[in-house]
Amino acid sequence: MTPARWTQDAAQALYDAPLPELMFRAQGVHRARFDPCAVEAASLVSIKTGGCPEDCGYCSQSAHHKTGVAATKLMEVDNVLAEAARAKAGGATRFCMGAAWRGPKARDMDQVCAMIAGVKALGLEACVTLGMLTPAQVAALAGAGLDYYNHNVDTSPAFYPRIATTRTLDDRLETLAHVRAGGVKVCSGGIVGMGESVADRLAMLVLLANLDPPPESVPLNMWNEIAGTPVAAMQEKVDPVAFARLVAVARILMPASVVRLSAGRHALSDEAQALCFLAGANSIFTGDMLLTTGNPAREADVRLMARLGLRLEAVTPRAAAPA
Ligand code: SAM
Ligand code: DTB
Ligand code: SF4
Repeated sequence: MTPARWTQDAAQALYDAPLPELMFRAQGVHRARFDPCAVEAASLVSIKTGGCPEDCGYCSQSAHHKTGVAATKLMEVDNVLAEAARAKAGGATRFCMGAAWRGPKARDMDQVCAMIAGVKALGLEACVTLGMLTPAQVAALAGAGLDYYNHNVDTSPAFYPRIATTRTLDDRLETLAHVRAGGVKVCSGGIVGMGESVADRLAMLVLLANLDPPPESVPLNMWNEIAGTPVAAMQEKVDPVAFARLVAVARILMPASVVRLSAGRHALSDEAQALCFLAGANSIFTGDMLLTTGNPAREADVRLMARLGLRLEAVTPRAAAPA
């Protein structure tokens, strides 16, 4: 039986199990709710890059760090929709638009809502990540047809103050509560490889799993190295097997959530990614770019899916079997 609330000890015990035991358990949970051969494809575009007032120590787009990323204005709606059409032609079923803001300004809202409506009209699921939101902003985005809002908890409560000081994890959780209350599906996950401990990684998963309900979508990012950021001095290479273990724990703690292998896939071999899919990951970003950093080429992903016998298609959890 799945406990109603997960504890750090329970997550640690899962993580520490012999790999065959952990994988067997994760696969059972995965198969109960999802087709294990289906992987969701989402594509990203940065609709407003750089110059961000927040000081997130991992990010290329913070105005606090010298990373060489130039600040841009908010993209025109037509240009965003051209990118969305390209993503759809490349097989994506979800289109995620990211802006380097602390939160959207009133003057930005109509333009972002037009982007969401246009993406929906193309037959894609729409996701945006714009920073902190008020309930009224959630209502406006929901009215435009938004399916998902991405807002990551990023790391554990204990490690969070080491990676950002201009906002707190509680600020992040407050926005997530507004998104949930406004009827928009929640996409929230975090980053590994910033120098945090395994206990921090597990605490992040426990925090996500104990949200009620847990996020529908959980992106797990391996930190994409950005020269000039504070995290560059703190980073630690992530062992791919340790990452696969984390994916398996995420799958067990959040059986009905889509778990996305997000940033950092180009640092993983085909074999390491295969281990993550076996552990219950069932979503990837497709397309050459994430926001400011690269992603495996579409052809490489098509080859990988063929090699593993996986299909890129939309995924939805089945209802849980009666207890
Ligand atoms: N400004 C908004 C916010 O912070 O919510 C949206 C954009 S922000 C770039 C989205 C997420 O990307 C962050 O929360 C973080 O988890 C992830 N991210 C940012 N830089 C990254 C990096 N270098 N490597 C891996 N993930 C990263
Ligand atoms: C998420 O968790 N990962 C994506 C998406 N949400 C917006 C962003 C990854 C960014 C990687 C670094 C970059 O390209 O700047
Ligand atoms: Fe700004 Fe988001 Fe980057 Fe933080 S993660 S600096 S809020 S763009």
